[in-house]
Amino acid sequence: MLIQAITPNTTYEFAADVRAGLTKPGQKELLSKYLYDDVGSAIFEVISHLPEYGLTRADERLLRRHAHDIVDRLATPVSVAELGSGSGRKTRHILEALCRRQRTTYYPIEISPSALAMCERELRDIESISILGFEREYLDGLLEVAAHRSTGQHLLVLFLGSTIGNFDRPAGIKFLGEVRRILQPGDSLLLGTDLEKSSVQLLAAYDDELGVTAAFNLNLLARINRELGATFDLSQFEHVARINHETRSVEMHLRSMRRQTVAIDAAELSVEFIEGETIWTESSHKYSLPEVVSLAHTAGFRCAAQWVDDQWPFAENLLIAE
Ligand code: AVJ
Repeated sequence: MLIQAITPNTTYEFAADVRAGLTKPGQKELLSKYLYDDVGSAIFEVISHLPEYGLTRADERLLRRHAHDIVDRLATPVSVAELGSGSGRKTRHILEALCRRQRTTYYPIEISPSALAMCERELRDIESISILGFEREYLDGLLEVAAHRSTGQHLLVLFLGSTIGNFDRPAGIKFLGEVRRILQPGDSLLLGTDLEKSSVQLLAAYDDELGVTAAFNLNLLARINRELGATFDLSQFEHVARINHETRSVEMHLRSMRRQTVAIDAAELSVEFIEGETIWTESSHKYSLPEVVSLAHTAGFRCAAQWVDDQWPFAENLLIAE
């Protein structure tokens, strides 16, 4: 695979974001995108196999079962761009269905070079495929893909795994609107959304028995220690998952188990924590089917079809740019 690389996330940017998040008055926070370094991505891969966390398996099941139906609804010829390629495992179903009909170019867009490499290893054996990876932030990468397209060539954008859930609702709509502006009428967006479910099920999914999600969350502090020379003592923070009923999301936090001070060398920062204070690290918003239809509409898409898994409430939504 060809990879077009720039270095999108310098240590400097990471340090600036950490500084901004940990000096916020009130709730301290860290951006969830930083959970996914090589270690974090590997831990997330384990999460996706946990019995309590059905999201990724539901996503893959839907794509496997409905790939032909999905592909049948697309305007062709079509190229495929994926925002956050992950391992590429679930994308295979869509690409195989498409490649049976036409030669297909697949553009994974991903800030993690190791995830890009993994996805190309996973998918390069598909017949009639060309893979061109972009090591970029989502919208930057999509802009470049759109610039590469030839006239008459449509685009299918994949935004799977309910990554959209990491945005709050207004930011999610704004993001979809930005994707829409890069697309042309008739292009499509396949959007995976986790659906609302019971608090019991959600808390189990985000605070599993084995402690894998706790490790995933705590790795963010370990990463700040590694990359920014900080002094977080991981044994003095604990993983917390909470339901926010108002925003219909699950939040992950890291709670300081005592009063403590942490130095972060590269951010030229010393941060104080009181006992019980938390750092908010991620939100995972849950949706209803009609809500996705209206959200799509607000962003300039028509929702052409929705497929729902029969084991774990999760939907694949095919949105067509109007
Ligand atoms: C990869 C963003 C979909 O929100 O469920 C899993 C990340 N965090 N367990 C999600 C995650 C904790 C996941 N997404």
